[in-house]
Amino acid sequence: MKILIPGIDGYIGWSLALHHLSKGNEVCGFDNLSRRKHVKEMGSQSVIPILSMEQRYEILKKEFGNKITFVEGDLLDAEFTDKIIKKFQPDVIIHLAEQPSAPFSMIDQEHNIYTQKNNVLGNLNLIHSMQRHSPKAHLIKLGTMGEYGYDPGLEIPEGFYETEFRGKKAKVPFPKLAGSWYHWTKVHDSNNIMFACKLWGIKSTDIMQGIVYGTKTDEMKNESHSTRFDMDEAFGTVINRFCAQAVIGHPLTVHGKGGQTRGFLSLNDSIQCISLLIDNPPKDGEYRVVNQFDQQFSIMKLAKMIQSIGNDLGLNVEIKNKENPRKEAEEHYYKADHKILVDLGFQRTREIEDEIKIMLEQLIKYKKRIEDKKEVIIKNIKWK
Ligand code: USQ
Repeated sequence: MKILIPGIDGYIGWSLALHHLSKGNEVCGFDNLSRRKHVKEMGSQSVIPILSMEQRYEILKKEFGNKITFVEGDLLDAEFTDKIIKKFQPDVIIHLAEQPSAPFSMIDQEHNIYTQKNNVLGNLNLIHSMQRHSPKAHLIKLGTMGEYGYDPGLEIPEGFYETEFRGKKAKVPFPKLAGSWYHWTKVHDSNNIMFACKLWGIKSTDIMQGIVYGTKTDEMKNESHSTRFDMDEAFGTVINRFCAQAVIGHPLTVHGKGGQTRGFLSLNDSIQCISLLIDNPPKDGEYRVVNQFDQQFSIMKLAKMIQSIGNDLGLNVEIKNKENPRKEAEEHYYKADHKILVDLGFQRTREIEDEIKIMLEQLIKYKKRIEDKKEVIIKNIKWK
C-alpha cells in the first residue's frame, strides 16, 4: 500500500511511518517542521531526544530503502501539495499536518489566526489536490473528541444521530461545541471534508481522537526510532505532562478540581486504530466518523493514578490544584460511544497503569532535560 503522511515529523506521524514501513508499506512523508519551531517558541524541547528530520530520513532509508521518501514542504503551498499527490498516487492519505495545541491557539489573536489559517486552508488544499489527482484514495483525517465539546449534556454518538423535530425524523451530524480556537479549526475541517465527500465522491474517515499518551510503540527498537515527547503547557498533553512533572518532583498541575473527563488512548493503540481504519475503508463517497479513544478518566483520577505508580517507583509525587486557566466546567456529564473501532477488532495492547510505568521509567533517564526546562511547565496561557 502507498501511504502519504503529511505531518510525518510529529509525535504520531513518526510513529505511524515506522509502523507502516515495518509492515512493508510504501510511505511518502512531508512536513514543514513547524512543531519543532513552535515548541522552541514555548522555550521547550522534546524531553526524549530526537534526531533532525534529515537524520531521521537517512536512518529510514538505510532500514527500508526506497520504500520511504520525505520532502520538506507545506500544505499551505497549493502547488507543492498538488505536485506531491500527483507524483506519489497514494492509496491512503493520513493527514496529521496541523497545529495540534489548544493552548497555543489561545495565546493571542496572532496564534489563533495562524492556527485557523494553517489548519483550515491546509486541509482545503489537501482535499482539492486529492480530488484532482487521487480521487480514489482514502483520506484519514485527524480530528478530535474536543470537536463535540465536553458539556453537550447529552451522550455523544460517532458523528451522526437520529433526531426528531416537529414531527419529522432525520439522521444529522451531532452538534459541535468546541472549547478552543484550535478545536474549532477541527470542526471547520470536518465540515469541509463532509461536503467534499458529498460533492466529489471522495471517501474519508474523520477520527475524533481523545488524548494520546506514551513514549513507545512496538516498532521503536532503538533510540534513533524515538518519537518526540513534549511537556510544556502548549504541546504537552495532560498525562505526558504529569509524568514529566512526577519525575522531577514538580507537583502535578491539576486545573481546578480536576473534574474534567477525557477519553484516552496510548500511542501504540492510536497507531493500531489507524491501521484498522486503513484495512477497513469506507465506501466511495462516504464520510465516516469514528470516536477513537479507549478509556475515560477524570483529570484528578489520572493524577492519583500517576501519583501512586510514581510513588511505587520511589518518586515523591505531589498533586496541587491550580486555578483553571481554561474556560471549562468544574465537572460535567461525559458518555461517548466508541464502538466502530471495537467492531473492527480494536483490542487494548497494554493497561494504562503499565503504560504509565513504562513512561515514568523511560523519563527518569531524561530527568536532567526535564529539570533544564522546568520553567515551561507553567506559562499561564489563559483562555480569557
Ligand atoms: N489539564 C490539567 N493540567 C495540565 C494540563 C491539562 O488539569 O497541566 C487539563 C485541562 O484543563 C483539560 C484536560 O486536562 O481539562 C486535557 O488537557 P490537554 O492539554 O491534555 O488536552 P487538550 O487541550 O484537550 O488537547 C489535546 C491535544 C489535542 C487533541 C485533544 C484531544 O493537544 O491535539 O485534539 O487533546 S481531546 O482532549 O479529546 O479533545
